Amino acid sequence: MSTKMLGLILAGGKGTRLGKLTNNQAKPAVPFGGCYRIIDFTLSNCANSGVKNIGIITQYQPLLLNKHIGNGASWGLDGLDSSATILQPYTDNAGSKWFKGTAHAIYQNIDYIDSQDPEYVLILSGDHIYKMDYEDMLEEHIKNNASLTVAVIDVPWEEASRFGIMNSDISGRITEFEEKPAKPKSNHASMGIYIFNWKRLRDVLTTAFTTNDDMIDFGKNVIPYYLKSDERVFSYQFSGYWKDVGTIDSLWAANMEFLDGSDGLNLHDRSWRIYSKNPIAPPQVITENAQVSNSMIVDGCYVDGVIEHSILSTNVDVQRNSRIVDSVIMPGVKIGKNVVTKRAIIGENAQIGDGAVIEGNEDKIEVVGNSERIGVLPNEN
Ligand code: ADQ
Ligand code: ADP
Repeated sequence: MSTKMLGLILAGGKGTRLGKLTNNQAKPAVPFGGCYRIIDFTLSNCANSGVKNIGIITQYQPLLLNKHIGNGASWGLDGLDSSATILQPYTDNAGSKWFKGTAHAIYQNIDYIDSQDPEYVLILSGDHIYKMDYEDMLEEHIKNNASLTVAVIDVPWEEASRFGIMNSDISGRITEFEEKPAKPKSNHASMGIYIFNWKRLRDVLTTAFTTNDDMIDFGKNVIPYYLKSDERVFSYQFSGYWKDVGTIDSLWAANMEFLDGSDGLNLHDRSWRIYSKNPIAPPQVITENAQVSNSMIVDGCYVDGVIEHSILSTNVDVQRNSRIVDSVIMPGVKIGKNVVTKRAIIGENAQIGDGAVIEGNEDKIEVVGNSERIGVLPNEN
C-alpha cells in the first residue's frame, strides 16, 4: 500500500534550544541512547511501516547527518523498491533557495516529489523519539476520506503551549487548531506528523508561493488555511511513548527513560527494531577499579571509574576515581581522573581534564558542548 505514500523527513531545523549540542551538527544527528542518533527512530519507523521511499530534507549543518544516513542501507532503504534521498537547498537561476520554514521546504522540493508520483505524502520530523506505525495512520486517513491527517497525542497541560494544540469533533475531524498558544484550550497536541493528499497540497503551496502568500510553516499557516477552507482535516490519536527532544531537559529525560526501560520505548522488541549505522568500535574494557551500576555502556568504552545510572556512548573513556552519575556521555568523550559529572550531558568528542566538576541540579541539566575542552588535559601537563 505504501508505495503510494512518500515519506519526507524534515531534518533541517537548527535546534537552537539544544545550544552547544547543535553548534556543529543538525538536531536529528544528535546522539541518543548510547548507540543511536535521534533520526534513527524516524528512519526505523519508516522501514518498519513499509514506507520505503524517503526524502530527507536537510539544511543546517548537514554533513554529519548525510554521512550517517549514506545510501540508507542501515535501514534497508537501498533496495530496488526503496530509496533514501538527501535533499539539500540549492539555487537556480531564480536565486536563493534557502528554506524559510517547513512548508516552504516541501515547496522547494516539488520537482523531486513529483518525480516520485505519490498519492500521499507523509511529513515527519527528524527530532522525535518514538515508535509508530505510519501504515495504520494512512489506513485511517483513507477511511476518513481526509485531505490532511494530523497525528495527535495528549501532553501534560503545563507543556501544551510548546505544541500545536487542537480540538476535534466526535468523528475525529479537527475543528480548531492553534500553533503554540499562550493559553492552550486543550492538551491535544500535534506531533508534527502529517499525511497530505499530494495533489491538493501541491495546489495549495504552488498557488500560495506564486502569489507571494504566506504559507511558510505547516503549523502556523498551512493547517489554519486548510481549516478555513473547509478541507477534511482529521486527527490520528497516538497513545504510545513519544518525545520531542528539542530541549536539553527533554533530551536528558528521554535518555534516562530509555535507560530505565520506559514502557513503549523497549528496544528489545524484535518486532519493531530501531536500526542505526554503527561505527565499528573495539570491545568495551571495564577495569578492576571500575564500579558500574544501572548504566548502559556500549562498544569502545574504557571504564576505570564509577558509573551510576548513566549512559556511556561509543568510544568514551572514564579514568580512575571519576564519578559519572545520572549523566549522558556522548560518543568520543574523554574524561580524565577525579572528575565528577552529575545530571549532565557531555557533548560529542568533548574532553574533560582531571578534577573537573560538572554538576547540574533539580532545575537545570549541565551541558558541555561538542568538542569543548574543560580544564587541563593530560597531554597538556
Ligand atoms: P516545531 O518542532 O517547533 O513544531 P519546526 O521548528 O517548524 O516546528 O520544526 C519541525 C521540524 O522541521 C523539525 O524536525 C525541524 O528540524 C525541521 N525543520 C524546521 N525548519 C526546517 C527547514 N527550513 N527545512 C527543513 N527542516 C526544517 C512542530 C509543529 C507543532 C507540533 C510540533 C511537535 O509546528 O504544531 O506540535 O512540531 O513537535
Ligand atoms: P528550535 O525550535 O530549538 O529553535 P528547530 O529545529 O525547531 O529549533 O528550528 C528552529 C528554527 O530555526 C526554525 O524556525 C527553522 O526554520 C530555523 N532554521 C532552520 N534551519 C536554519 C538555518 N540553517 N539557519 C538559521 N535558521 C534555521
